[in-house]
Amino acid sequence: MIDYKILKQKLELLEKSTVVLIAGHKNADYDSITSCIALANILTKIGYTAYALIEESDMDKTDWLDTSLIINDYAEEQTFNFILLDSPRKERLGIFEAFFDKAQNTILIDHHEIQKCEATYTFVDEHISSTAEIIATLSKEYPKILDKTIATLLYAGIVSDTNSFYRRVTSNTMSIASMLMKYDVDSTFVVKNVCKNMTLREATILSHMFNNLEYDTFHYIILDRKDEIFTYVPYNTLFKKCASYIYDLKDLDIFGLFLIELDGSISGLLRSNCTIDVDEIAKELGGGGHKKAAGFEIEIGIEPLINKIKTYIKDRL
Ligand SMILES: [Mn+2]
Repeated sequence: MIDYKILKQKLELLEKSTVVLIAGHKNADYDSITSCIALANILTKIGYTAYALIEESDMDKTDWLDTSLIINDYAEEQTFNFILLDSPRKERLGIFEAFFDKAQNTILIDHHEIQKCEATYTFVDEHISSTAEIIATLSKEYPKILDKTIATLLYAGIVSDTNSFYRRVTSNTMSIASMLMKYDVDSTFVVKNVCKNMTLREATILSHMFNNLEYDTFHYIILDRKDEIFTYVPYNTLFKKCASYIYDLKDLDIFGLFLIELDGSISGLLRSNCTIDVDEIAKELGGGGHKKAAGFEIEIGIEPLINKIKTYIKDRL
C-alpha cells in the first residue's frame, strides 16, 4: 500500500530551487514514458523545474505526446533530485543510472516487487495496474492539477500496462480512468496509438514468431538479432507489441520469448497463464517483474538457458 499523503510530504521535502529529473526503465514502454512526462508536468505546475529524461531511441513513441518537458541528457552543473518511476532497480535505468547515483535525494515510485530499497524514499505497490495509475492517484492530492495533457498521458500509461483494460485491472483502475476521462481524453485515439497500430512489417515479424513457436515442457520462441528481419527492431516491438498476440493464446501455460542479441547475450521474457510464478524464475536469471510476466538479460547460451527454465518448471508441476 502506498500512503499518498506521505508521498506528497516527501515530494514537498525536495527544494523548489533544485531541478528534479524523472526517468523510467530502459526499453521504455508507454507506462514508463508517460508517467515520467506526467509527473514532470505535475511538478512544474506546483513550481518545480522538472524534466522527464527519455532516451533518444525511445523518442519515436512520443510523437503524439506532449514533449515540452522531455530532455535526452542533462549537464550536471547544479545539484538535482531524481525520481525513478516504473523500475524496481536503479540498474534498470540504463544510460541514466549515473544520475541516480549523483542525485541529492532519490525517490522510487513503482508497481513492481522490489528486493531492496536503493532510493532515499521508496513507494511501491505491486497490486496497482501501472505506475501511471499511482501518479494519477497522487494527483488527487493536488487540487486542480489535472488537465487534458496530464490526463491523456496517464490514461495512455494505464492503457499500456493493462493492454486496454484487459489485465491487471481493479476497481480503482476503472475509477481513476473515469476521473481522467473527465479531462476530455480521447480514449479511442490513445488506445489506437498505444496498442492497435501494428504495421505490415510488424505483422510479418508476428507471423515469423507464430511459425517458430516451439514446445518442450513450455512454449517458447527463439529470435536471433542476426536474422535481418529482427536486427533493428526495438525491444518493445518484439517483446510487447508482437509477443502480446502470442501469450494470449489459450493453449499456452508458460511462454518464453528469447532474443539472442548481436553480442551473444540473451534478452528474455516469461509469461505465465497458470500458477507458476515467472517472477521467481526471472529473479534466478538475474531479472524480475510480476508473477504473470517477467523479464531478464543473461549471458549464457540458449540451450543451457532453456534447460534451466525447463528444470524449474518440472520441479513445480
Ligand atoms: Mn509499468
